[in-house]
Amino acid sequence: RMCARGPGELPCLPALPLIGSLLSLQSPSPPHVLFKELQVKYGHTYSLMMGSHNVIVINQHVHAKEVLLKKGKTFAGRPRTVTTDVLTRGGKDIAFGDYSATWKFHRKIVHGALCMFGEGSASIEKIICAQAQSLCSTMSEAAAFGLALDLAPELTRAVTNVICSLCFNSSYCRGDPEFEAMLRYSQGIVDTVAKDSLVDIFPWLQIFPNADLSLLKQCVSIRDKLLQRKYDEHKADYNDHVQRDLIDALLRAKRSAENNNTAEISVESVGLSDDHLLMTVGDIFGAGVETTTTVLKWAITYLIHHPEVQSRIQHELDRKVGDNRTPQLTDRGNLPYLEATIREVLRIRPVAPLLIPHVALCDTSIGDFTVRKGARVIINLWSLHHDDKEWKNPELFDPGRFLNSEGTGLTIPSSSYLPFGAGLRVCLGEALAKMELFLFLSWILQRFTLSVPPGHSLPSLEGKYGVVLQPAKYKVNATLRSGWERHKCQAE
Ligand code: HEM
Ligand code: PLO
Repeated sequence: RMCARGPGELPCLPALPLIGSLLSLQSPSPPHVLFKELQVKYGHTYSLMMGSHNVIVINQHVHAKEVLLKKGKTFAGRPRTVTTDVLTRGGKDIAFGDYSATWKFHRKIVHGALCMFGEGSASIEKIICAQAQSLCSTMSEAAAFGLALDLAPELTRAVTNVICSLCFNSSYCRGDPEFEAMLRYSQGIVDTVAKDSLVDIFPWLQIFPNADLSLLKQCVSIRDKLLQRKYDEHKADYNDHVQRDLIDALLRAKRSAENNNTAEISVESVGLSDDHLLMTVGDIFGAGVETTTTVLKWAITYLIHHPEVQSRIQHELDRKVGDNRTPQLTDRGNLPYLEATIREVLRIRPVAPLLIPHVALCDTSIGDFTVRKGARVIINLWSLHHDDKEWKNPELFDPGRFLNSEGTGLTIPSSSYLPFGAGLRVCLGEALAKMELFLFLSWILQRFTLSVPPGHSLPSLEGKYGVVLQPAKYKVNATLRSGWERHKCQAE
């Protein structure tokens, strides 16, 4: 049953039954699937109440693009929630921080710092390839002993070290206790933050003992100590003339704002407090690790399910790269089937199936519907990427849909595809993530064939819903491809 509504009013779910179904832990579907299913009854754009908040859910690309692009600035706000406030000291970061001069400024600094790594001896490409090398040698060792390997921690360490180089100019060895601690706290945060948990719907639940919230607080405090230590070390040997990493870039911006005290851009007004700097680094570090690792895990999961896709990529690698050298970024244009596979993984299992909620900064509209200032807008990327009016057999994993009819070039067959979002809040790490995905996967598939160990069943394709949609844990057999035995020493 729908609420009675006037012209221009969104179809609205009766509040209580929905809260009931969201709250009940027996609800069989995660939120992105439930929101997709509710379209059948309420249409592709509808509204509902979460506690006292008006929430609009969008399941179709025309309205999604209106929100993100055409009215991007109007919808550039972020809601404040109990859990994200714990993580970001009240929204002093980029991803969960509201639209403001501070937010804009921090995006600009990070963007500049990421571009700075484009060239030179410490280029992103060199950093990623060094990690790919080390990942492949760990895999070779396991292969030599015929051991099945849980690739997740190895992939995480490789990806973490890339972002560590960019943020802190440092990296971790295998088994480093600080790295192990980081794995634990980060999983704790992913499991508890920003997932429409009970406290975010009913903030008064904070006053009751709440297991999720206390786990989150504990994990955040461990993370903050780690960030603070890196920050203090950088402050101690900061030099205006060398910019080693993101922290140096932020410290430099802070210095120049401090020296410019008379100008209207004071440290406070522009948000270059220690808290703001720390939270920005925390965002880039957290986003840099959890997103890319998750996509690599999904890619490997699907490659194991589809050996025919794996061997087609390997065939492409053999023809275009060969076995005398390792893959590099300039090969990207020559490996369309690998690129298509990456695109398909990002479609079928979007990292952030509901993006991060947006907020209307003033009274506005979506299509013919009126929208009040303060309304929260959830873009259901899951619906966009599984819309059967836009995609043939959306549940089928088929990289070929991103190739032209000759199979030689890339296309995007539907405009219902936004893995990195769009507009003012578009992902800041898109370019970095694409470089990492391409290099890690090409290095792995050049030498190894991935499969489930004998006697094991295929890994589950069902994700675990959280702030990112993660695949389950499983073990992989990585076997050295024939012809690669002689390169073994090279890999080690
Ligand atoms: C935001 C996807 C990797 C940094 C986002 C959003 C999506 C996304 C969907 C939300 C857009 C919105 O709310 O409208 C992805 C995917 C990745 C990836 C699929 C990997 C394949 C990264 C990396 C970094 C990063 C490596 C860091 C270097 C950020 C930041 C935001 C963001 C800072 C917040 C932007 C803002 O609110 O202004 N990303 N991301 N992401 N991403 Fe990524
Ligand atoms: C991941 C766990 C970290 O410990 C903290 C963190 C910071 C930034 C978050 C990230 C987590 C999850 C993925 C997010 C990212 C900001 C942008 C990115 C939400 C919670 C996406 C995909 O939107």
